[in-house]
Order: sequence, then structure tokens, then C-alpha cells
Amino acid sequence: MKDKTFAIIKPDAVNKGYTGKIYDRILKADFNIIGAKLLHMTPKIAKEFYSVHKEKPFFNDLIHFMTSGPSMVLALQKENAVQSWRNTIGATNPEKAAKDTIRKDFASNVQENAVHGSDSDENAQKEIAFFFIDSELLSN
Ligand code: IDP
Ligand code: MG
Repeated sequence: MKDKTFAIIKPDAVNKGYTGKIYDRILKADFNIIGAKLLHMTPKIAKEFYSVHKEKPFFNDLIHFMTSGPSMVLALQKENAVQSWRNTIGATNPEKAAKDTIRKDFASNVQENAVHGSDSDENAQKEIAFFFIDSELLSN
């Protein structure tokens, strides 16, 4: 069983029509998409998902942004998925993101940064379970 990570194509990127282009990057980086759905986060869902950041000065703005329109949530599978996806998306701030990363190419700023990626295997598992039930995930 290969490693998994959790990704979001955030409302800025969905709104700008980048979903297909970001899918291309995912597939070119050899991830298998094992779960995918389009949803519009409620404040309750966004606050719970980002609860680790609840004391941060940007928390309220982040919730406003994440609930501003539809997002695409994804479960991705690949060897070393968490680190590999973080490498594919680049730094949180697109100004600091490496060349050819998703955030470098599609993000607007440090908040509206196009995509999410889990930061550990433990969080990847929690985040996938937060958005998907087992029957919505491919297993192999
Ligand atoms: P990550 O998404 O690269 O893991 P985190 O530090 O976990 O970055 O922050 C979660 C999200 O909160 C970021 O992706 C971004 O949308 C937003 N964010 C992080 N830092 C800032 C900031 O300094 N100002 C505004 N928004 C931020
Ligand atoms: Mg994070």
C-alpha cells in the first residue's frame, strides 16, 4: 500500500479555472488520485479543518477565503506522498516558492495560495478521513 496525502484545490484556483491545469501537475508528478470531490466549505467545516491555526492573526481571513467558493478536495497516493506533494506545491508564500511549483505558477499571495498539502502522514490520514468516507476512496 503506497503512502497517501490530502490536497485541496482552494477557492482562488477553482474560481480562476485552474482545476484542470492543477490536475495535470498532479498526474505528471505520478500521483494516483484515489478520491476527489467538489464542495463549498461551510464556516464550521473550514474552522475545524484549520483549527490548528485558530490563534493565528490570519485565521478569520483564512476562513473567509476558504468559504468564499467551491474547493476540490483530493486524496492522493504515491510513494512518500506527503513530502512529494509538498515539493510539487512549493512554499506557502508563492514569492518564496521554487520554479515550476504549483504555488509559484498559480497562487496569488500567501493566503490565496491555490492548494493545500498535508504536513505529515498522521495529518494526511486525519484530513482524508475528515473529508471522505471509505466508499469514496479507491483502494488497491
Ligand atoms: P501550508 O498551507 O503551506 O501548510 P500553513 O502555515 O499550514 O501553510 O497555513 C495554512 C494556510 O493559511 C496557508 O496555506 C495560507 O492559505 C494561510 N496562511 C498561512 N500563513 C499566512 C499568512 O501569513 N497570512 C495570510 N494567510 C496565511
Ligand atoms: Mg499547513
